[in-house]
Amino acid sequence: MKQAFSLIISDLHLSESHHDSSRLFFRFLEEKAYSAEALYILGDFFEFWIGDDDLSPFHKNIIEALAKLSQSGVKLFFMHGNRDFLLGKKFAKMAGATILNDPAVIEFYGRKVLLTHGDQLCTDDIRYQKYRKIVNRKWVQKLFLLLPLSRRRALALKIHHSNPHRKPGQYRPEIADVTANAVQNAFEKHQVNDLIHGHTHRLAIHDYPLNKKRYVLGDWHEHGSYIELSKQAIMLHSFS
Ligand SMILES: [Mn+2]
Repeated sequence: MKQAFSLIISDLHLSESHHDSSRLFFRFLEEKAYSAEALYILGDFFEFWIGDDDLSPFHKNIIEALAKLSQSGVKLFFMHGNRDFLLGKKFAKMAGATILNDPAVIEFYGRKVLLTHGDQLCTDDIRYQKYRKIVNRKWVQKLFLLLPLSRRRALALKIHHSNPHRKPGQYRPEIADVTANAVQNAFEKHQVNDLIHGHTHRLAIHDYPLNKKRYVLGDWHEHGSYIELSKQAIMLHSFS
């Protein structure tokens, strides 16, 4: 039975080569998600996504699990991360999900909350922000998607393997943290007291003046984390 709460997860980095996180995710669906009103996935759900036509048995399995969840009446929302920004309309349709812009202000039980993947808040990482600007150009994405699947896979693996801290569940020092300035700007621009993001994997709740809070989700490997929002509270939990 659906209860009056919503769930938020991020940075599962699901990949065929690391089954821990997908096993944990399937269990999370059964034990938690089916009783929620809505599930929000704030990006980097997949370790990488090279196009909605990449339908391996592994991907199909995950899409089917999401479709089953959404068909049961749980509203499903996706935000892009820096690893799965190519998740498209076809994926959304198959999974029964709605793709959200990043950032998005969502009202949960009378409380306005700012959701973002989090990479846009890491404004000190100039090199990454430059890369982000290029890969987010629609024409760059269109060109990439025109390549045959095998070429896309080879390119993605090349980028993937050039990253020395690529294993899920590891602290990733190469991911810069958010800057105080970017966080302050986000609170002011969107007029919210609560900000929820992933990306940095630095699981924590940070307090700011005027009762503002920033909730950071962790990545998934042997353990995961999730946020449960209800009328009463925003709670950050671990899942294992
Ligand atoms: Mn990320």
